[in-house]
Amino acid sequence: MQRNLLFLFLFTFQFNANAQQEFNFCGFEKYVQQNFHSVNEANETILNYPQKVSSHKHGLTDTVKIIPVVVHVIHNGGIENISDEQIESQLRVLNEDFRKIAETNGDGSGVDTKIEFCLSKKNPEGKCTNGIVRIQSLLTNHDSYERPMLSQLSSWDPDRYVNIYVVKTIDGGSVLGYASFPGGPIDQDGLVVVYNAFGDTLNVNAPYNLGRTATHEISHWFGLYHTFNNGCAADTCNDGDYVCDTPPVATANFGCPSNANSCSNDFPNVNDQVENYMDYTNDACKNIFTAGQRDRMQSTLNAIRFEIWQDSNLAATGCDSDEVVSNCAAVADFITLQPQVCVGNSVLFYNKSLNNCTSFLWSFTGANPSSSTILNPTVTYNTLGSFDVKLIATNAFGTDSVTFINYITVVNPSAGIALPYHEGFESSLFPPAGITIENSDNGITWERDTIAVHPEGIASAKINNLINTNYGQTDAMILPNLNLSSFNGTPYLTFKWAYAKSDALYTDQLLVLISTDCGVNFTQIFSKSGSSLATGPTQITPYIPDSNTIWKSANVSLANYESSSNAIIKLVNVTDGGNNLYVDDIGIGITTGVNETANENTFTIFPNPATDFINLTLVNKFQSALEISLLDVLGKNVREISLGKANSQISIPIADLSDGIYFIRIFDGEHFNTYKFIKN
Ligand SMILES: [Ca+2]
Ligand SMILES: [Ca+2]
Ligand SMILES: [Ca+2]
Ligand SMILES: [Ca+2]
Ligand SMILES: [Zn+2]
Repeated sequence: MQRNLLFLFLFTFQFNANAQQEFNFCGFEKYVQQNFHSVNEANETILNYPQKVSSHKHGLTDTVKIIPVVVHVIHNGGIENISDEQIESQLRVLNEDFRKIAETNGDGSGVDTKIEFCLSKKNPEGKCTNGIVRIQSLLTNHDSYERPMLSQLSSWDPDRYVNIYVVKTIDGGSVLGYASFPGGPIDQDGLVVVYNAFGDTLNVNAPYNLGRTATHEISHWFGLYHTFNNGCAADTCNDGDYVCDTPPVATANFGCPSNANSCSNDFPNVNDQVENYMDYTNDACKNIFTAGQRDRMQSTLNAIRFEIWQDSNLAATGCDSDEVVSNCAAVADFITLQPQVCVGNSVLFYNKSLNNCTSFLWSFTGANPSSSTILNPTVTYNTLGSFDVKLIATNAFGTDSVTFINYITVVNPSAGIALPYHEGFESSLFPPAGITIENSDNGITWERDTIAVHPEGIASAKINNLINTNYGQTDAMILPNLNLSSFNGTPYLTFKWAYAKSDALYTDQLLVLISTDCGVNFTQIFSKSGSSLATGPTQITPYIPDSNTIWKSANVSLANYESSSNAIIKLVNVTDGGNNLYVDDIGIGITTGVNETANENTFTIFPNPATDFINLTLVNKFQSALEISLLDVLGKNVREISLGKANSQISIPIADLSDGIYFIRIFDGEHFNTYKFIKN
């Protein structure tokens, strides 16, 4: 369920800081950045596989390896819902290029890689299929960070099939395709290509209209880098693209330049191989895999992607024969991304029945409506419990039915904890009681810090972005479910943070999100990154705040959510490998509103920490009656002081209070100002 929450949150929000709008052909570089460690490990494995030096001696590349493929068309009912013929044309182009078929564009001066592709004829359950899954979803226009959601919608075992996704746009239209590398995260395995660069029948996207985007992308899946990887690397075998017989290239070539020679450190100094499938040149320009690239891909198939081409898998996927499969009967299948909901909420079901079904009949136990005949129905659950969902799908060749037992769980969470809520990370326990950490990569995440100078107490929560190379990863601190309606008035979320950039280009981000529907939908209520997040100077060393005044304060109105008895609030770090981010002194409903700017410097409290008396200097520019309250950390009133309109200074005796954190809240008839002090 945690994973679903994260996916849904990613689905709802755009990380504009990372949006890249210039045309980039291939999004593989971003994948490498975000999967730095797994890419390097796989590269080592491939380089160390003995075939690299002895493939011919051992005859390892003599037999053709057949690779089963499944194509998932993620569309929204428009032109991007491409025809079966267009998909089949892409399979033909892949085979022309990888097998160097005579008299096709693939018949350049390169080699036959002895790799062949088969649009699978059996699904993972062994049922007859045309190898094409169609799903109507808004993810047809997706950003590459949402990639795991494509797998969540539809994915066949990546050890047995290459998952190819066809979509309408990637990253706002700036990318034609992207792919995973061997050994990477399973939920990103495969390749994604935009519909108008897929196959060679659509012919609307010249010069990328001949199907070579998929040839290029699937080569990354086999472990090839770009020919321009690492630029003009001096060692042509152990650097650059790690392929000895491809000449070094400084940066990507576009178009089809005739005499490009961007690196002169190669010996002999030859031109860039702009015809190589692993450059960015036009489709019509590309027609070469080198022997070194063939050996490298074969090494990947022998060392890492071993299962997919075995005879047993070819039999299981129907790729063991050339027999043309047609007339497959309907195979009913569906999924939802919201398997658990709050009572009263709606669930969207995605139909992913196979083999061009023409009619559907859904049955929803416990939901309204209880049946539907549309492709992707949305139904509402008003009753607690677990409920079955059934789908009957029909095509010209048969009818199929599938029932998922207890698929949807409808919960009625008891009311969250009453306000006020406060967390200062002072307990040595981390995460503190009630807080959940969401750390989907099991890597660097929120931790307790006692080294910095904190605005409250001796500790805070910190996340170390400086050493985090898993760019784009989110780490959330989820506060306990809160009953915002328990508060008299509008509650505010307040917290303090400290951060420094490590470089102008790094854009770590702090987001605050709130859900009032059991985590199905989250709304962003706070977002800062880059300079607006920074509180200290840019530095390449770990940022450690050395003063409590360097921290900034956030005051976020929860007015739109104040009637919720069950709000989920989470603070999310989106890492970009920048620097340490600290959060401390989180409060909700400690005050009904803070107007920092209007009243700044109007009130001062001292000393802090205090032992016997806490003093307030009141420059009461509004000349209004002031109400002053002294609250403990739980928001309980422990002193009530009323005062006249004059400017004055008062002392409040506190010797009898136990040691700890307290708040002084001043109400001037319009605004609440809250100050914190420590009694010791
Ligand atoms: Ca090379
Ligand atoms: Ca050269
Ligand atoms: Ca603290
Ligand atoms: Ca993490
Ligand atoms: Zn690429």
